[in-house]
Amino acid sequence: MQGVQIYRPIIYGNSARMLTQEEKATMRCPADHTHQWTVALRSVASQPTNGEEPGAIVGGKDDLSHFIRRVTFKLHESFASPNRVIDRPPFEVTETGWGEFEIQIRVAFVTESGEKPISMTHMLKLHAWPIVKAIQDDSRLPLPPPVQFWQYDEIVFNDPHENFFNTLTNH
Ligand code: SLL
Repeated sequence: MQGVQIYRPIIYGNSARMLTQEEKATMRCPADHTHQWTVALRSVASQPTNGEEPGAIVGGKDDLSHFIRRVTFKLHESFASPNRVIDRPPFEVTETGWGEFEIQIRVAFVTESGEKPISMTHMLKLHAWPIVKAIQDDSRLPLPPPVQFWQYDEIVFNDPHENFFNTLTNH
C-alpha cells in the first residue's frame, strides 16, 4: 500500500531487584550475582496505571504476537548462550547477574508481513543511582525497591502489504 504508514506502540526495558541473602544461599547462581532482572518487549496494552511493572499482565493477554514472530535478546557474552530466542509471548528473559550492559533486542515480524527485522538497544539497569546504590551497598539496611527502566517506542511500517495492514488494523 504505497504511501501508507502505520505504527504500533511498544514498551521495552527491564525490571531488576536485588537477591535476598536467602535467595543467594538457595538459588543455584554464581556467588557474585547480586540481582535478578527481566528484560522484555511488551505491548502498551499491558501497561499498568499504578506504578507496577509494565506487562505485569493486565488482562493476561499480550497483543504483540499477531505481528511479531520472534524476539531475540542478545545478552552480554559472560552469559551462557547469550542469544536468547523467544518465539511466543511473553517476549522476555529473566536472569541473575551482577552487572549492567547493553542488550540488543531484535524483533522479527510475521513472515507474511514481508517486513525486515528491526533492532534496538536497551541498557540493562540494575542500580537506581545514586540513592539506591548507597542503600544496597549497606547490608544492614533493607533491600531497596526494584528498579523499573522502560522505554516507550513506536514501530513504524511504511508501504505495508495489504494483508499485513489488515492484520494490524483488525486486531
Ligand atoms: C562490565 N558492563 O564490563 C559490564 C559487564 C556483565 C554482566 C557486565 C553475569 C554473567 C554471568 C553478569 O551479570 N554479567 O556470570 O552469568 O563491567
